[in-house]
Amino acid sequence: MVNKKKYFYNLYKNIKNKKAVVGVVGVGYVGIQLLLQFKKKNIKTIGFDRDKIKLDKLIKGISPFSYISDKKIRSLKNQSFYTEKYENISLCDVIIICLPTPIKKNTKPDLSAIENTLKKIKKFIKKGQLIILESTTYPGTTRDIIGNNLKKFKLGEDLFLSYSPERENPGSAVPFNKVNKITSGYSKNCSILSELLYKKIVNSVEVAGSLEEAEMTKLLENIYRSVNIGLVNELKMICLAMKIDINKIIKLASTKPFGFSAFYPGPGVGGHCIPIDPYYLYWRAKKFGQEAKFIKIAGEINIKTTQWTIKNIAKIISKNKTTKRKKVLILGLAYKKNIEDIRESAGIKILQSLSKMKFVVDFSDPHVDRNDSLFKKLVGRSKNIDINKNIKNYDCVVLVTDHDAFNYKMIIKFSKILIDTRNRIYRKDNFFRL
Ligand code: SAJ
Repeated sequence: MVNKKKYFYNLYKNIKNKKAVVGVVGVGYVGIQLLLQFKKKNIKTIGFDRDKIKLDKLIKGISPFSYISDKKIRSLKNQSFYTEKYENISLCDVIIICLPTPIKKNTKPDLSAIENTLKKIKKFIKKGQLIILESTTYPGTTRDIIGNNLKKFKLGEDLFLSYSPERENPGSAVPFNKVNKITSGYSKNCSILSELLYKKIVNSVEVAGSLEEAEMTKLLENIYRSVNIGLVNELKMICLAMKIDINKIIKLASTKPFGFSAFYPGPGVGGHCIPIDPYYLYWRAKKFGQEAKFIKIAGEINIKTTQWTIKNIAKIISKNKTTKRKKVLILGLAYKKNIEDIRESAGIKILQSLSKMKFVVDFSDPHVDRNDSLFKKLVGRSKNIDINKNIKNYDCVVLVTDHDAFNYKMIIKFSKILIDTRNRIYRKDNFFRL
């Protein structure tokens, strides 16, 4: 009996006395936060990532993340980072996988990052380790894609497996340790070990009854947002046709102290979670003979919202007969305010579509990484301009992402035509809210 439990007791002891080494695979916005939080508790960590440039910066104490200071990154100074030297996985007692889970062109789940990395680390996984997946994915992934690929182990006995959804929200004012963490386990002992680990870095841990419950919880959290944002975006289009201000309606509805949470219309939904997650559930539900119609339509409405926004911007500018070749300035390309992330961003889609029409389109965004090669490819010949000097040169200014850093007084004063897609500003003349 003792033999069967020796791995469990050994790992339990090491996690409890903070001797367990935590490996983080994928040092993105989720992984970096875990490294910082474990470091804060003097728990030894190892970071693995394929991005050598990013790791070199981290080792030099330079933050690759606009919302994390260099000073904070320097706290990781004697941190070990490896660019895919996966043999060092065997130095870890816990391995937390924080890899991207995008969708393919056909909107099917793309788990290639997890599958390919697992293939590389598999031979270095050893008895007595706890493996935790944090990536957002459909129910069944941890068991099927990870568990079923580690058959040489006795899961729950000599190898432990857990799923714990990431709740990292870059730029959020809520401190990491105050965000409850959901965790789970392939077996009871897996749950116990995972809960013990996360209790080192967050105040409260909720243990789900299964891996699938924990995976589904994350999808509910994010699809709830997708559906509610889709609702207000659809209502926005209806209200505009009825000459009703949707933002006033939301404000009035928000006076109800129960049964209503406010969401706000925008130019469409961006990011790595909200536009993507519904497709993970839609795809998985089909495997169980279920058609998630409502979820699918909400995602479609959010996509339609960006197309509707583009059409209306073009219409407003074309109506204005001042000059032939209209010059348009897009304010904010990140997918939401005060961060640099441009994934699935409405701003990029609007810039690209207007550029394909007869407009000259430039942008201003203080957060995006202008040297990022993907970013340069996405914006093409559009220039990132200093609005304080150049705003008057544009026939139309469109506020797409309402970063706090913008000088809104100046924007209101000097924009010829001003379009606001975020209900952030107002003026009487030559002003349109979409
Ligand atoms: N958006 C709207 N109207 C809204 C809220 C958001 O148009 O009322 C747009 C945003 O502009 C953005 C997109 O939707 O383009 C997604 O916004 P988001 O606030 O949901 O931000 P995300 O994608 O960063 O979502 C994350 C999620 N966190 C994690 O997955 C760990 C989500 O669960 C959080 O609730 C959300 O942050 C948050 O609270 O901001």
